[in-house]
Order: sequence, then structure tokens, then C-alpha cells
Amino acid sequence: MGDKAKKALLVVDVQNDFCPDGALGVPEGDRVVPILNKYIELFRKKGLPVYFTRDWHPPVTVHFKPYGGPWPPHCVQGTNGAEFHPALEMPPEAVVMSKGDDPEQDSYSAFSGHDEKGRGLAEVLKSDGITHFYIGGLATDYCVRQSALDAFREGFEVTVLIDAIRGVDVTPGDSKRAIEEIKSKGAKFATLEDIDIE
Ligand code: VGL
Ligand code: ZN
Repeated sequence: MGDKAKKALLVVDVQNDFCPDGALGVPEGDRVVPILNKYIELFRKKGLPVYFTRDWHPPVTVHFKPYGGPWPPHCVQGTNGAEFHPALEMPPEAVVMSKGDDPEQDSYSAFSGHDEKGRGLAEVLKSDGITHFYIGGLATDYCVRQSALDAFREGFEVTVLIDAIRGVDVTPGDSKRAIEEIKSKGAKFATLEDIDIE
């Protein structure tokens, strides 16, 4: 790679509970799966790493409505709802980062995620030499938004895969506003048609 920016793909929270029949179904959430599979193939063919995050909550957390939080229970550790969508083609060497396991925090950002050894996402990306990541998954107005904002603070370049994200839109327009916001902070955008990872 030399002094070229080293790129990676970050797939966020493509889990059953965020898909239409799930506990916190994102409208059309499952539509990102076939598109993300194409991005995964593209990055793997170039020898570029692919990281996955998962929302990974304990049964009792301040994130859930019964305990004062904003959301119905979802992505509870060990349940089917917390599993990755069955059609998501995860490479055998996939690195999975879990987030939301602290019962006292919401933890929307992928940067609050950690691997099995407890290493945070920023640490893992930096130790892998990544300077620029491409992000797709769920949900535009929560994990994607917060991850992009944290990425800038951590000094990464971010390209949002605009054809591979969907939002919750608790308030109509939330996803659109999230995209405008991260654009104003420096996010780039790409689709399968125009992505350039040479
Ligand atoms: C998320 C809502 C609730 C996310 C997580 O990661 O986008 N959204 N929990
Ligand atoms: Zn959650």
C-alpha cells in the first residue's frame, strides 16, 4: 500500500432485529443485505479488510423502554434477533465488534464496539493501518451517523455507502438530516456504480 490510504469496509448492525420482522425493524432494513454482499466481495477481492459490528445488549439495559430508555428490547445477546441476517455473506476471517453491552449506555457508535479481546474499533483499525473506511448497514440515523461523527474525531476518512444504508426515522426526515450533517462534517458518498477503491 505504501503511503496510499488503506481502506476497509465497515458493516454495521445488519441483524435480524433491525430487519422488517424484527423487534426494532428498520423499514427496508433487509434490502441492504444483497448490496452489502457485493461490497464485501469487492473489498475481499482487493485484499481489503471487512469489519462487522453488532448491537449486543444485555436483557436489562437503560437502552430499553422498560428500564427508562427509548427502544423496545432488541438485539439481546444470544437471541435470534441479535444474529446477523442469515443472507449476509460474512467472510470466515470476519472481525466482529460488539457494542451496547454496557447496561448503563446506549452505545450507538461502532467506535463504542470492541472485539473479543476488548480492543476498541479505533485501536483495531489503527493497528491494521486503516485510514479510510466505507460504511454501510443500519441504522442511518443512529449507528451510521454516530460512527461517522466519531470517525472524524478519531481522524479517519469516511465514505458512506448510500445504497447500503436504511434509517429508523422515528421522526420523519431523521435519516435525511443525518446524511446532511455528516456530509457537512466531511463524509464522502459512494454507490456500487461509482465506488473507487483502487
Ligand atoms: C441502533 C437503535 C437502537 C443502531 C441501536 O445501532 O443504529 N439504533 N440501537
Ligand atoms: Zn440498540
